Amino acid sequence: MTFDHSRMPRELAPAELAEATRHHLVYSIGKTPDAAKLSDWRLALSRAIRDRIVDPWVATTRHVYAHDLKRVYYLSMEFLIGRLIEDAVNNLGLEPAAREALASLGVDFDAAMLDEPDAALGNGGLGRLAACFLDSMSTLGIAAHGYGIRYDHGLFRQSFRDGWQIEDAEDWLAQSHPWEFERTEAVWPIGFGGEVTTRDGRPRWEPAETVLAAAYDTPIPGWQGRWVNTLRLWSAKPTKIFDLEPFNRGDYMAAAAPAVLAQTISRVLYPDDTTPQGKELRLKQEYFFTAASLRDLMRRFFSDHDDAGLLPSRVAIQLNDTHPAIAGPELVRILMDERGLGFDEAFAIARGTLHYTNHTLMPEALEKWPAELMARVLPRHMQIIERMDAAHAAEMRAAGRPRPDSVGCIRDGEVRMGDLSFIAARRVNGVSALHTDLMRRTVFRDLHALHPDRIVNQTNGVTPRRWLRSCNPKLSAVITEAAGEGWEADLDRLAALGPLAGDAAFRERVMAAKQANKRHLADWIGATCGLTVDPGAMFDVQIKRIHEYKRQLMNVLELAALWNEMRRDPGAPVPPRVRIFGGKAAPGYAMAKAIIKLINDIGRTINADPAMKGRLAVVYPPNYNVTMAERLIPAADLSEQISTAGMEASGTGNMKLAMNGALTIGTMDGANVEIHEAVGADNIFIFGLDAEDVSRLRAEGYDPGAHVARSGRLSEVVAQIRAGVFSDGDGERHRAVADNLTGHDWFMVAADFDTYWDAQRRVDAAWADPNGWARKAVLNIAPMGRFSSDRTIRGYARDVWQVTPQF
Ligand code: NBG
Repeated sequence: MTFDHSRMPRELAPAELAEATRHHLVYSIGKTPDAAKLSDWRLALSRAIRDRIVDPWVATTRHVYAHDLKRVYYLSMEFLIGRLIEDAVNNLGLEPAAREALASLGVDFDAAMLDEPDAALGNGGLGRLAACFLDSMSTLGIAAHGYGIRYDHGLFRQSFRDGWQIEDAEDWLAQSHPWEFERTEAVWPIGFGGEVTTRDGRPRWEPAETVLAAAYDTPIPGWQGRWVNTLRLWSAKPTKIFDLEPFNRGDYMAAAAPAVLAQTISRVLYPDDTTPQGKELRLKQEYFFTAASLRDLMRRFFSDHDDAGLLPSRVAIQLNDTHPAIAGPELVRILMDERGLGFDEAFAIARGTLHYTNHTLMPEALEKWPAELMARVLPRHMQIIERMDAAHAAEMRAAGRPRPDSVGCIRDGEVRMGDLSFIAARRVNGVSALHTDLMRRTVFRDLHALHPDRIVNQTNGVTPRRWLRSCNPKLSAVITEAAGEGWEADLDRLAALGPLAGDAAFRERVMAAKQANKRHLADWIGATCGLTVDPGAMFDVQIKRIHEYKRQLMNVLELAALWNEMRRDPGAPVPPRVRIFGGKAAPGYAMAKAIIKLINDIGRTINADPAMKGRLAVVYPPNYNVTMAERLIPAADLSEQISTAGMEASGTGNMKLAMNGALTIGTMDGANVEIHEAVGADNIFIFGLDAEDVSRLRAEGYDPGAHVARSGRLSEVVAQIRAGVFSDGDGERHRAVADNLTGHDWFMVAADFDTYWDAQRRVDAAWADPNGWARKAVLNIAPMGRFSSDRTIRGYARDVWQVTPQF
């Protein structure tokens, strides 16, 4: 199938782009050049660039309709897109022109890029994966829409006060968002509550409350702008802006009530990726965006098909975690109650169309809703869930494989969204080989036995456009020399670097890029954290959400133990290190917040020790987000991926860091296992219990106190924490952390501590040989083609969605 390339963005001369920018400054932003601020110029440039995306966007849409391509709909509560200006500039190859254009207008290009607010419409890996997938689906030419929520406020802004995390509302929409198009015509009423009646023999849901879902479209251009998909985000609006009657009475609060209620739904991103709380609002958010998306895609489907039975061959819907799991019952409801199909047929169509990705095995993260809540908020859906579940049970009985009691969408008064997603999906996928294997053996063991073909693996990936090309231009230039132009869309070409690992001149160029990135980061650390760090030191980073299973605690305990050792033996040949942390804790997660405070306390103590000057420094810049990741990753030497084995479904930061030439210290967990396989045992520092050890130890009865007692180094640090060495003599401050470690330690920090310490010393020894280290760095980059999200999306296209990429 050929694609009409005549609509591709043309080469753009800097003067032309400057003129277009000046034009938008005046006519879209309403400012004159002499009065324009940086943000005005940035908005004007964004408009000028957006103009270049519209033609290929229209061409893509026409092509998809003309060829009736099967469409993919990626439903996700989170899209952690960060700054879009960068994707646009890079994917369209406009950087040189934009740089020159802005310079001619007297505007600093780099400052303009950084001026765009970081759109934090997600918590972490799950949301960022969705953003990388959008980029890859456009790059490969897959007809796709992302569907999500246009939160007024993304993930909270983090700051530290006395080392404690403070949360403030984030405000990415304070300025206009230049990439989106408001679609006033695409508005759907979404109901909640009420009751189910029967009319003409058909059940009819009469909701008590209705809000409107209003669409905002952001075009997503792929590499070189050849193909442009759409991210459609829904904003909740009242069906009635305000009540005139109370207004006229002078009761202005009552008049505004309908608006306030409705808008609450898309007000904030729920800041947690592991525990469902804030129950009713969260359930409403989930139904709100899922229902709006389904209505929208069904309208598109029925605009040129009459037969609902064709849906599975024309449409693939991907549920990103269980958050949109209500899509199953909603689709059945639409087909039955609105299209008049029988239940069996409707259920079969849903099961041919829906697919579900699981992102965590932690039992508390598999969503469950009180049946009472579900029945109250979505009464018709509750009936359908019961029916789907009964149908599944009957089907299994008939097939001679009756369901065990551990399976069922409604158990113990709760609706289980994991089971519901599983029984409603054609394919269910894990996000790394290990995670998929554990899914089969643990959370979904019984469902897997009933449906042995349903679970498939699709190991995560990251887009090399954003995570290499655009965040690390220096290394990218070196790669282009070795692998030729175009590797950004064909990352397997990095393999060309492998043989060059033995070439001293090449290694030097790779390390010179790293060094330049480190200098740049050191300047930024100086400016933002007021700390002077030596760019010659090893930059050792752990950047991810703060969670006990990710074990930032183990990292900081090892750091304290290292400090003890260095004070005891000032002459020991310990290479200088800068240990960098980045990450937010969910506001309600007390232990994670206590760990943040401990990191800051230990860091402050070490940084204040004059004997550590130039040898050991601790940096924890607040408000880790996509933009900060883009700064830290290119400058990292060591990547900390130290989760308790069996807990990190995949990890994607591990891939970004390795792709940028950092070496991994990590456990055999998630995608670390595949990174280990790809880079080879000599080029990664693996330590600790594996997933089987962890479950065996737990089954045997794990005694953390005994492990602490056995480790002299760990005991010393725990005693120091209890004595208040890091907390101005206040032994109480970190008691909860210390007690948990010695008494409970579910995530087995104590069990892995000593092997982690040893692995860190292996890191020290490797660092002492700069040539060897550089070789390892090159051998980390070379096999990273496997971790491009293009590879992942090709896998989904083939094994899950059954669509053919156009490129
Ligand atoms: C996260 C996992 C990560 C994984 C990402 C993307 C959730 C619920 N899960 O290991 O913790 O890389 O999903 O799959 O955010």
